[in-house]
Amino acid sequence: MKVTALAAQTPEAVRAALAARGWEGQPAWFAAVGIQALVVLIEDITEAEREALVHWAAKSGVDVLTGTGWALVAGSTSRIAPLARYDRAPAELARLAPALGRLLAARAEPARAWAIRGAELSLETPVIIGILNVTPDSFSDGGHLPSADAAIEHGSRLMADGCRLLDVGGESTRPGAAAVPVKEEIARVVPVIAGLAKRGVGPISVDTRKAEVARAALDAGAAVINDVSGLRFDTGLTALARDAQAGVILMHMRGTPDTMDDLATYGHVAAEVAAELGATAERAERAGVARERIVLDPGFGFAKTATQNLRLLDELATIVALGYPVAVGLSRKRFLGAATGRPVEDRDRATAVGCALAWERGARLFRVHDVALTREALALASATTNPP
Ligand code: PMM
Repeated sequence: MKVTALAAQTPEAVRAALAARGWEGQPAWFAAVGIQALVVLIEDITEAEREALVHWAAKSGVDVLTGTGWALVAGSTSRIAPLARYDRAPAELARLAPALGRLLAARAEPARAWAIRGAELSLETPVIIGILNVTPDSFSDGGHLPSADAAIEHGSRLMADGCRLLDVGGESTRPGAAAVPVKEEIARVVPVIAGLAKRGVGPISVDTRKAEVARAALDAGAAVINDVSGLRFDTGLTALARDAQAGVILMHMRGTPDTMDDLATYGHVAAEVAAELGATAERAERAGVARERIVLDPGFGFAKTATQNLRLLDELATIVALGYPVAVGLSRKRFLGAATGRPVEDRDRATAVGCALAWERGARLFRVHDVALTREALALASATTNPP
């Protein structure tokens, strides 16, 4: 007898084992995906629902851990899947079917592309977003681009290094940064965006929380609005994004850069960030922003401690499970320094490794300063998880 424990984090291991034993490609893949582990936390349930769930789980060979108002269900995807079907699930659990159905559909069919203004970005391979901060005081690279020409030059170099979107920002969001008046922010970003667009360098995203700045940026040629406040800071931004058919990156943060450090209080950071980001995406969709234009970002370093950022990176799949493409902004952040002992100017290697870990957990977009280095890390990570 020979006993081998196969890799459990990827369906590829089971698919390969079955294929090596003569299974056809498609049945082997379905079987492999079906026995992948699924862990679902169900909250705000009634006592009757909880009892029905415990009873159903015992019959179905599914593990359940439970307390008042909540249950955690764990088992293979194919065993849990009947709960998403009205005809197979117990009548008492009908309320669960739609949410679970959405979750399973997103897992089976992750988004393959992101619709931005006038174009589409494929998510089959990593999308690197190059950072172009035209701020005198950004925490990691403030003031190193003294003129619009220097910024345009730098942006062209980042595109040549392999990024697929340039994120131009004119307001630092580091804790305690001074607020920038709208006029000043526009004066910083618009000449750079217009200059890049004129040279055909792009697509371009604008990193702003303000509708007026976003409007000027879109007029100058931007195709994406990257809002670190997740459409909370300026209510005018949602309608603008919708009407312009812009791509949006909605980031998680609590409070404002001034108050966020005091709001880093979580019982379970990944689940709470997922719930808050999910609500943000739902609000955007209800206001008319098309689902295929939305990317979510858990907001590393925004209202999170170093330990919470590390937990969030490890549990990133919880954010990915919301069903939207996920972007991460790890570049040079303080928690990378906490883990490596490196100062801000020496965190690009840690950034690249962090991006590879994030890819493996399902992120598809990566906002970084050092595009060339990150590209190399992601080339390896994506070649490993996307077998030819
Ligand atoms: N981080 C910063 C600024 N903008 N946008 C998104 N979507 N995600 C981030 O993590 C993010 C961001 C702060 O970093 P910087 O000062 O180096 O730009």
